[in-house]
Amino acid sequence: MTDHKISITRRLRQTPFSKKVFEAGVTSFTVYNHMLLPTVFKSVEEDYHHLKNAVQVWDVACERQVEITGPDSKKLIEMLTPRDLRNLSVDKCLYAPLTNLSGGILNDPVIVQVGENRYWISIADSDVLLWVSGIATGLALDVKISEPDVSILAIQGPLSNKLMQNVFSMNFENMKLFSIVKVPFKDTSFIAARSGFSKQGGFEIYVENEKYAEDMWDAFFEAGKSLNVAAGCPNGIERVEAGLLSYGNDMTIINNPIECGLERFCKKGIDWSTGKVKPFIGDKALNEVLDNGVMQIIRSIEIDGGALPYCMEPWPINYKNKNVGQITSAAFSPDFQTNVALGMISRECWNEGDQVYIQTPVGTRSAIIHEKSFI
Ligand code: THG
Repeated sequence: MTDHKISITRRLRQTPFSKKVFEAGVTSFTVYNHMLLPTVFKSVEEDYHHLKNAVQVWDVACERQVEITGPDSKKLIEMLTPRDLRNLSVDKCLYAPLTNLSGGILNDPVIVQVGENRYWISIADSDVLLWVSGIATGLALDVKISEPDVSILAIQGPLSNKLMQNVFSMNFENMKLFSIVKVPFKDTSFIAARSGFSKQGGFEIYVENEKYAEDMWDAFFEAGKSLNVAAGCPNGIERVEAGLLSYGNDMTIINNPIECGLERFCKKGIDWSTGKVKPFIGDKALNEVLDNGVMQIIRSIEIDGGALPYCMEPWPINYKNKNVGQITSAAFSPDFQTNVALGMISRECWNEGDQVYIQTPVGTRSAIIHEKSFI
């Protein structure tokens, strides 16, 4: 069932780095924003150990940018997210969920301010360009919305500082999480942020203009030989250990940010009616959720026993013979020697140490709820 091939056509877009990714020996892909996203090079386990010990170069061009420019761009951006954007500036980016009128999550992008009236929404896997264009059209806002020729190359792993320094001859040691610098490359420069979809430390370079993509890839491999650099990708084990959520897997449009544990990225305790903080789409619904509290939340979960298969469909979670939630991602962790997982779990058993049962495809397993991520 998982061994079939997938046909690559124009609709399933390659990235400006794809040629390099094939040459580097990629063995599996997934589809993300209608584009190829590598998922395995050597094996998920080998990739995992390498990510935690060295440094990897990731083709995450599928994290497409939705560019908003024009006089009303700030106004539009502020309507899209519960996140307080008063701190957003040209030297910072922010993780900011997007919500609909009922407070459901439409996407959980990183928002980058590129200039005075220019923003990039670095999206997870859903068609944000359509949503944003619809709002702008309906409100006749003075903005331009497009998908620019920008492709992210991520540098992730404990040796990422060194590798970045080798390539750009700059010191990155003191750069804060989600801060931005310009890095020079050939006859141009790019935005580089300290960010990325791993907890091993790293950077993301927003490579503008695909003509630079392959040279940029090569520059990292040239400069990284002594650092044991390798091609990699978001790792299915490490990201579950880290509690990094995958939109479409761990949360969907039916979930609000509070129950996804993203409350810290939502403005709260603020009276919207004072006008001090701009209203956003879904504010009334989310205020209600905050007032009433949530009935379920996403937790890290440790599942007993040997390695489980991939979680291709949610696995039911039971407590006292009643269904109380579902597992949405799971992987066997070599470092923790147990199955690590993420799942939505109802309040009656969402506390640290609560014991539940998971109906996996290979039988029922005992599991323990954790309030913090594994790493
Ligand atoms: N980088 C960029 N764009 C992206 C992703 C990325 N777009 C798609 C997808 N990934 C968006 N989702 C996330 C999810 C989590 C984080 C970033 C993007 C993340 N979270 C940290 C955490 O939860 O610990 C830190 C959040 C914070 O403290 O602000 O990094 O990876 N460009």
